[in-house]
Amino acid sequence: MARRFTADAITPHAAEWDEKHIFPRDTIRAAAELGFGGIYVSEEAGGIGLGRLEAALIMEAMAYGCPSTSAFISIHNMAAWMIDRFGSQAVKDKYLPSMVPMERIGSYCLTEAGSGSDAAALKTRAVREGDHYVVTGSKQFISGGGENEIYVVMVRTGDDGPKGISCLVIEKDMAGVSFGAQERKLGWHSQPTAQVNFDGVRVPAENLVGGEGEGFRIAMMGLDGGRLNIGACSLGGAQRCIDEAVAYTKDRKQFGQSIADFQNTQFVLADMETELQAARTLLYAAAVKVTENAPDKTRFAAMAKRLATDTGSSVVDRALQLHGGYGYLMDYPIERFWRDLRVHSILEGTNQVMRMIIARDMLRP
Ligand code: FAD
Ligand code: 2MC
Repeated sequence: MARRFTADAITPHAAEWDEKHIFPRDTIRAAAELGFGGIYVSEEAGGIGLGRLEAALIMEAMAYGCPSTSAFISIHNMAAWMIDRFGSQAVKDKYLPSMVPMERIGSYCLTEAGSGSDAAALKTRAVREGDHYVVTGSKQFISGGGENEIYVVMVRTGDDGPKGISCLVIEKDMAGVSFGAQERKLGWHSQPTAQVNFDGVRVPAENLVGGEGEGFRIAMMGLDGGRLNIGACSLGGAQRCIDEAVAYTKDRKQFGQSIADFQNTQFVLADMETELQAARTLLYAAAVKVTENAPDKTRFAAMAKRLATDTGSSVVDRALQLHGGYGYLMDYPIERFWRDLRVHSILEGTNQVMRMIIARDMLRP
């Protein structure tokens, strides 16, 4: 179903969304009609209650048309899942009925200007005043920033470090919420990215997700799934570029023969296929571990994200090379995938941070 939806509603438009920086809200809503706004949100809360492997398959399928749009939907799913998994009944009832159909879209707000990789150093502060929290601070690089209606925000309610962090749902229209200018990016043009500012925003205390001090753990558990999905977006994008490269090299002639007949071309294609399948296999295995809440799920999610995103970019780069000069032109889709996939090695935890997570777990006493 996801593949059919992609072929009909995403692939034909993705180049235009990229070129004109169009945020395809209607297409995103149409994806939600298929259940993709709450893929691993429980059925009781209106989601479709699938596992992480199924989520990865859906993200991979949609990324075949547009990695940027697929990743955007993934981030919304991560935010919705955090509310469903850790929120009180009141907060779930307040937000999920409109989030699952993506009438209101969710952003995930962890990063700040001074705390990217070192996420637990965040400074946005929430001070309890009666039955409200008063929130002041600023979040950087927020996907959906300025467009989305719901912001799942990690804030400091206690001391320095991870244990002083809590998770609050903040609405776009609350007084004191404002946005920076849209960032001008190398890729991910079909979705907005902006700074989100909070200036004394009064947030009802019932909007707390989980208990005070639990926000960092909740944020990291959200990312276990988010990282799988970002990896899956790289797999889907890279698969598209392999398919494009196979078709192009069969068609393009030089020295009186198809360039696919050169052994170099064949060996490059063979390596692209082998490496992508290896990354895919690890990612699917990691997804099953996250679904099953296996003790080594975080390490596997980190390994899968690292491998799928680096391999995806390397595959797309080789597909571009096989297209020669035409690969560099916007007339062919490869350069868009090259740009879109590049950021997957940076966001949702850089691939250096992924290595930190993996090695820490390996070396744990
Ligand atoms: P830094 O942390 O400053 O890192 C700079 C370099 O130093 C990197 O290469 C990094 O790997 C390396 N480095 C840092 N620490 C170490 C270490 N201990 N060991 C080795 N190397 C290290 N964030 C959100 O919260 N929500 C979003 O929706 C969101 N969307 C984004 C969308 C886009 C398009 C982009 C570009 C970013 C987005 N981010 C979002 C932020 C993203 O998660 C961060 O950019 C990322 O985590 C890295 O943080 P940083 O940019 O501050 O880099
Ligand atoms: N699941 C559950 N708990 C976790 C966890 C996970 N995946 N990861 C960490 N924790 C717990 C951990 O167990 C610890 O609790 P306790 O002391 O009770 O054991 C607590 O959280 C603190 O963890 P650490 O001691 O590992 O914290 P530290 O500050 O050393 O490092 C690090 C954490 C580097 C892994 C984290 O800061 C990180 O992932 N940084 C990258 C930031 C990032 O991924 N940003 C993405 C933003 S979103 C985005 O880009 C989008 C596009 C949406």
